[in-house]
Amino acid sequence: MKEINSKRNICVRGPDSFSNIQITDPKPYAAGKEGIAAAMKHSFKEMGVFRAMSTLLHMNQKDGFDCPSCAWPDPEKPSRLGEYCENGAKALADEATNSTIGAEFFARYSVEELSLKTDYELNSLGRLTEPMVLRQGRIHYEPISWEEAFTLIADNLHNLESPDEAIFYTSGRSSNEAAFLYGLFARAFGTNNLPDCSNMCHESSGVALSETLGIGKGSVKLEDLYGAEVIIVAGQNPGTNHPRMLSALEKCKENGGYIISINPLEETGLMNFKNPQRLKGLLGSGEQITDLHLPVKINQDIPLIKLILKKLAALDELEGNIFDTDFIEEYTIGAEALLKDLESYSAKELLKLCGVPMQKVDTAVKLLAGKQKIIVCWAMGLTQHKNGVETIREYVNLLLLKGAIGKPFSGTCPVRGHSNVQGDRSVGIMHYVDKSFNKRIETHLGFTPPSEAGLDVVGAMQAMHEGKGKIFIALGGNFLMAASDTDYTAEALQKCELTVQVSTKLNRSHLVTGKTALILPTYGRSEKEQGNNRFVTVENSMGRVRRSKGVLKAASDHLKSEPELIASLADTYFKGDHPVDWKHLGTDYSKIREMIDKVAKGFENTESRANGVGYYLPNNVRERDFSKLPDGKARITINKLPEHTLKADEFMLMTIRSHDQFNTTIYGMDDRYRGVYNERRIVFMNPDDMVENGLRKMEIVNLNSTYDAKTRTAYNFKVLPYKIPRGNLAAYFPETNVLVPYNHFADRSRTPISKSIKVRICKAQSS
Ligand SMILES: Nc1nc2c(c(=O)[nH]1)N[C@H]1C(S)=C(S)[C@@H](COP(=O)(O)OP(=O)(O)OC[C@H]3O[C@@H](n4cnc5c(=O)[nH]c(N)nc54)[C@H](O)[C@@H]3O)O[C@H]1N2
Ligand SMILES: Nc1nc2c(c(=O)[nH]1)N[C@H]1C(S)=C(S)[C@@H](COP(=O)(O)OP(=O)(O)OC[C@H]3O[C@@H](n4cnc5c(=O)[nH]c(N)nc54)[C@H](O)[C@@H]3O)O[C@H]1N2
Ligand code: SF4
Ligand SMILES: [Mo]
Repeated sequence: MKEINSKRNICVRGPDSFSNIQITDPKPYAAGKEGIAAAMKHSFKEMGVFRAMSTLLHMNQKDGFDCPSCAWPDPEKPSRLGEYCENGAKALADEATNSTIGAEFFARYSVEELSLKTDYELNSLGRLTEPMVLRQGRIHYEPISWEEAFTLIADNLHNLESPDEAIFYTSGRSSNEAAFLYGLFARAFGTNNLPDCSNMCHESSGVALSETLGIGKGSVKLEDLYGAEVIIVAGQNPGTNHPRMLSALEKCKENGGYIISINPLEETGLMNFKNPQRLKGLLGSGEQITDLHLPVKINQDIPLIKLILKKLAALDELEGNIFDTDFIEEYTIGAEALLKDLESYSAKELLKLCGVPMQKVDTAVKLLAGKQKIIVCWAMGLTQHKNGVETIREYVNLLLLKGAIGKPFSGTCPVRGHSNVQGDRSVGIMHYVDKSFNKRIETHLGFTPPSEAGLDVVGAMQAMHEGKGKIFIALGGNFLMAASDTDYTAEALQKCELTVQVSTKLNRSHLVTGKTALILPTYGRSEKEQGNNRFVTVENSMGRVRRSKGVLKAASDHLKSEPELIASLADTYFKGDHPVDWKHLGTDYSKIREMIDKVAKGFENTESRANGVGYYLPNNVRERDFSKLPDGKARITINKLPEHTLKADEFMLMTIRSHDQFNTTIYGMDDRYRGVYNERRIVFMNPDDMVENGLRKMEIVNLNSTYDAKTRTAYNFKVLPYKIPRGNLAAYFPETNVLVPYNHFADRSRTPISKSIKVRICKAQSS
């Protein structure tokens, strides 16, 4: 174990010892009976059989609650027999666990002792049940009343020299109502310091799509996937991270569509799917999902797409009708310049860079040439690179040249992560300034929000590290473990005067804290709140807003809902001296929805329209309306090739999710689809690279990244031979976040480069 922090003797990184690893071949199919068994195992263990089964039937149903896990949309007619997947069930079990921790627990264990536990162990302790405070110089959290907690925060906020010394972080599980109030409070307090998890997630998508198509969201609806002729799934592992997307891909195939996967790994969920909602899936051989897998090297999507475009352009020249010239003419600018630019690249060079066999590229070109209804789906494999924005723009080029935008069964599909991360942004969780949003606050709510841009995640880390950020408040999430450069982020948080976590479960951000720290426990999505209009609304990955109402009894009588506690904090801070009537907002959420309708773009009559299947927010791309863009046209762009200049002994590492985690929450120690059991400290490596580097299977290594004078090291990983392109490595996040330098991030979106980290491997002394 390394790097014990001196201030409170906190072990920042947690233990790096090994468990009893077991390895099998990767699973040939996703879901099936094993998926059901795994879901039930987790649910029954945490919640008990009856409670689990009855609650699951309310998940993703019209009168029930939205799955707290990913942002994949629900079908318009959810099956009454159950509309959830294995990982949705795990998320519910994790939230609705019967285990709880309160004052007695924290009296027994100091934060120093707790920091010696793994993230898996911390999460499994159970739900937080009452507000707790870690006072300056102490090592035990103690109970604190809600009133005292709000006063403590309000006093600290009043004592700041400038409102910009406070940082208001949001994770994407908050409801629209909570997120709107939180953003409103930050602005009323006087800052736009509203970093959020999307800064580390789909920010590159937002930037790329806004620049090219005029809206930072995707354009497809769920039903579009069913009728697409080709769906490209790039840089995404839906079998684990958006499991019900596999049903949509299955439907597309049944309707005659083709699936192309572009990924360094042959992810199981993309290969074969046994749909547990169908007899065929339970008893038969399942559905082969991917028709064509392109094993691109890490961060070499641009050369691959350029090569495909180059070949399509040549065909278009020869045969015509490959590109949609009418669409290009009427709706886009930049096509000519792009086609000219493509001529400057050698096909041979592009092929070498992307690492995909020529014959596979040709098959892709053949498939795409005759098709017009094309969808590109993507997630973190495209966004978390230095050139994340450019990479996404290159895929958009393909769609625009094919005219596959703004018509049925076609378009962009950035698959969002957290269940309401898209809604949070729509209602105002953003560090930048949207002038029209601010104007509407001024008109309808009677105060003027600050006009200077605030801090994003990277900016917040730096500000705290430099002593300029003094109060850190988090509406959910686990900033320490989610952000890059764990040791740096820990130092940053520890320099704060006060850190506040609004949370459901214990995580490392409760242990690596400012001088004073607060835990404010809150409701989970599945829990029922008492009172009028106490339901919330959320927006899924495809822009549909619907209501969500919990059904379970809350984990404790001492919880406050997120809207309630934000309203109380604001009321304590302003003491009634503010145009917004904060006091009553936390009791009746319909009042918050009225405000959202007035201030956030596209929201209208949410109170009634969010019922049932809900309603879609406006989306200009669906209307082929590019009038807000310069020249009133969609932009076809020229994007450079990535530059990595790897040294002979350097590898490119991507940090990925296992099947048993939700971001920094570790549900279990297995990664069933990749055949890894009971261990997370492993590095996936090409067998030929292992031979060349004299490494044996299960040999213990350290990973070093050297971007600047400092060498960052992730200790103790076991090497696992795996089907991954040469020169590439994969390992799990968050254990590898220590390797990502805080000051290396995507151009323009500033998303940390978590999927392309240059590392060296060295044998650990103990091996
Ligand atoms: N069960 C579960 N569900 C989740 C989450 C979770 O942790 N657990 N997290 C949620 C969140 S917040 C998010 S953002 C999403 C994340 O969903 P994903 O983006 O699917 O998650 P990752 O594990 O980061 O997987 C990235 C995929 O991209 C591939 N990849 C990496 N680099 C490249 C590249 O350069 N090019 C290409 N083409 N592919 C590449 C990897 O091999 C991997 O398959 O999932 C959400 N859903
Ligand atoms: N190296 C590397 N780093 C990454 C990534 C990567 O792929 N590689 N992915 C990035 C991505 S895509 C994301 S989105 C971020 C995630 O960053 P975060 O959103 O900050 O992290 P999570 O792990 O999702 O947060 C989990 C915690 O949220 C709290 N929580 C859960 N449910 C609720 C709720 O209903 N209300 C409240 N108030 N709290 C709740 C619990 O206390 C839990 O411990 O991580 C990023 N970091
Ligand atoms: S696909 Fe995502 S939202 Fe749907 S049930 Fe599974 S985890 Fe929940
Ligand atoms: Mo995410």
